[in-house]
Amino acid sequence: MIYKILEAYGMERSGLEVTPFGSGLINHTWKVDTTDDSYILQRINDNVFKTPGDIAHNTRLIGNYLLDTNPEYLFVRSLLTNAGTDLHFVEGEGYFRLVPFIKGSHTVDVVQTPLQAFEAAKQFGKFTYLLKDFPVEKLRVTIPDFHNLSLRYQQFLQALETGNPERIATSAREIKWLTEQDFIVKRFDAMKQNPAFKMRVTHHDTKISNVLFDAEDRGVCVIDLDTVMPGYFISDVGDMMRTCLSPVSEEEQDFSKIQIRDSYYTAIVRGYLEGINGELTAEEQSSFFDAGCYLMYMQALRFLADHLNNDVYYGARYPGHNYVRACNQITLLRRMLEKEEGFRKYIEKI
Ligand code: GN1
Ligand code: MG
Repeated sequence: MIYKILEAYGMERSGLEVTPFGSGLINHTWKVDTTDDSYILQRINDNVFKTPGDIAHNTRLIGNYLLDTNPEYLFVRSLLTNAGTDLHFVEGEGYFRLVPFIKGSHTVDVVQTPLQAFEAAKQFGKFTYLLKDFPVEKLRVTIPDFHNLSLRYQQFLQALETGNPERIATSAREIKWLTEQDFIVKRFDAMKQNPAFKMRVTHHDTKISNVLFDAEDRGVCVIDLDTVMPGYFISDVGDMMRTCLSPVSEEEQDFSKIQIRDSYYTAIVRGYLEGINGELTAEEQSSFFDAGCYLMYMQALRFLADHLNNDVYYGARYPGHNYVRACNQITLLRRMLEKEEGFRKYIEKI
């Protein structure tokens, strides 16, 4: 099947090496090696992205805009099929896209140093900065309400009504704690009402593995642009905090290893501020800490709701997988809330 797809791009089967690649939960990814070059092939999950053509539309618009305004910026475009399309559709299999693998670049799965976090944050900030004058309303929304915390909370409440009763019963403690933290939703709603929070072109999936680094570990550009949409900066900063502050990931089952590291917090704040180059309003700047809380809380709600809904969205590699992920994210958020005073002070200071 894969070789058939690659044929659509004019690639011959002989000499190709195809291996599964990366750790994304939603799309399937392969690395394709030829004798001269390497590529990344992805199948877009059209259960999640209902209109894959919108992703292509967005990346085309942004790619063209950046080519005009910042031609030196490395923007990883989809390659065209022999038929001239930037997506390849296979009946029964769905939508595929092929992008070049950037030579000399590498990705990082788990952040190793504050400098990497700084560099990644700077790249996400820079991406939004470079697109500050791009007409954000021209972008299509690839997943409606993707980072709408109020809606995620409603979906969580819905899962308490219609989810698996056994799982609801055994998750009682976590459900109680999460419902007690609904002040975070109220804070988020207030932010949405506040015109100081600008709609910007944001990435919405800012884990460290979505940044390309060069050999010196300097950030090169951001990748995985499926969820690039109009949004708030808190999405990008918040998901960086969610995935970089702790030395262990959302998959860790030993929750005693979950910590919030101050040096990574300051690295993310400084890196993002450098990348976005003065574009944030004062009120946006004062909500870095909230950004982390929003995204940690949202992911805890999403994992637990999915567990209650029998893992229909994320799937599960072992029984209770999404329950464990939810508990992991709850621990992360608890640790984060303990840091509130110090982290807010740090922002005031700079
Ligand atoms: C999904 O597929 P991946 O790993 O890039 C999810 C993110 C979650 C993340 C949690 C479209 O991202 O929102 O934060 O899993 N993407 C979608 O690991 O739902
Ligand atoms: Mg992704």
